[in-house]
Amino acid sequence: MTRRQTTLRIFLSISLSALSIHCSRAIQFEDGASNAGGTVGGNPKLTYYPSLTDSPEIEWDAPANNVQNYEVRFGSQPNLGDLLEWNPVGTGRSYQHTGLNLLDGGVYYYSVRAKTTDAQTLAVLTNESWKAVQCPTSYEFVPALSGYTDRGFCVAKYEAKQSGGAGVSQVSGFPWVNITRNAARIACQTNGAAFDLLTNLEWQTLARNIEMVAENWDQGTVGSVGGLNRGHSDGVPNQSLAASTDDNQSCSDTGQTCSLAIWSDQRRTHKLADGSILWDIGGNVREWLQDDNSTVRGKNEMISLVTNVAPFLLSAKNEFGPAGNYSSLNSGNFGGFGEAHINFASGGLNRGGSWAAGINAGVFAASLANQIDNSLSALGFRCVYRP
Ligand SMILES: [Ca+2]
Ligand SMILES: [Ca+2]
Repeated sequence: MTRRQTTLRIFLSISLSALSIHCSRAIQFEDGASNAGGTVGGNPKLTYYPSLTDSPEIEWDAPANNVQNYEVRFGSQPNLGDLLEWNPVGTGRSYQHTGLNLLDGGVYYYSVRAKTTDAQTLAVLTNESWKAVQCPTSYEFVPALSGYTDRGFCVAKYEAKQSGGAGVSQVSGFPWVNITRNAARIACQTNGAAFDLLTNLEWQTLARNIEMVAENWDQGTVGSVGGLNRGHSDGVPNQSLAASTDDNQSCSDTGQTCSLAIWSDQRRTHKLADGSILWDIGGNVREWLQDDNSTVRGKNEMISLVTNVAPFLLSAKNEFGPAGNYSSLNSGNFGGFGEAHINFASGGLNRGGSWAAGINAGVFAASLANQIDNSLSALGFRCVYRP
């Protein structure tokens, strides 16, 4: 659980800029007012947290003075302490409780109050909540990204493999290809309620998460010149690959040598900010997304050179590009992002590039060149589970 603690935080800040980025709320204690009501700023929004034993790490602002300690309460209803009654947590301004026994999909509430040295109890924040989520086996949690997704979701760790009529996330077997967009969607839905084909907004959410993780870059720093690893994309061997049960065999079957710690542009694994691992987001097979497209989005060019950003979700940069400006990565690996093959309006959208796409493959690679009823040997898909 440790890796979750460091990354999945609810930022409770009075900063307006933080408010717009994280959609967070402010907890403000009213200085000097005994048992005064708390102040909640912003629009309360349900946060998803991927644990049935741990609360999210919550943070709060300090009252103006004289804090003796803070207390935190957890409950299954607002203003209830049935999970944890008022519990002193010291003078720090963040807290995460472990050892809870939460229901998958359960919504839980927390409150914070301060006790001052003059024995007053200051204002309480109430009705802040989160939803406890457990991702299916071989799915990984991706937190929401403002502007793209307002809830976290679970993405398949592997490209879909065929199991009867279902597209399953598993290590063994070759990716399910030669499948139309609509058939791919049905194959995901066959896994059960809440399973579906990924959308582009979800792809952008996970791709920009990958972008911000230093270990995915060649020099171990975001933006370093060799770029992100692209996955199996050099055409050798000239076919798609099964995955490995060992995430550390990150170049499995590619002919290259790498691991989670040793970078290669052909490395097939990418790390999310919370430390979880996804396979073949870049390369191996291209992946259908759920989206229809009837509009040319721009010229075909390397993703690192795409810079137009308006309007927000009708710009190639925001629809298909990374958050950062990497236009200086204009040669060689072009940042490892892949190509925006977007001077098309054929009807479908697929991403990531395939095993022989070379530098055109990558986490952000996008193609609008295929009709949704195309069935192609290098075009597969990946499923999502929406809690
Ligand atoms: Ca290779
Ligand atoms: Ca892929």
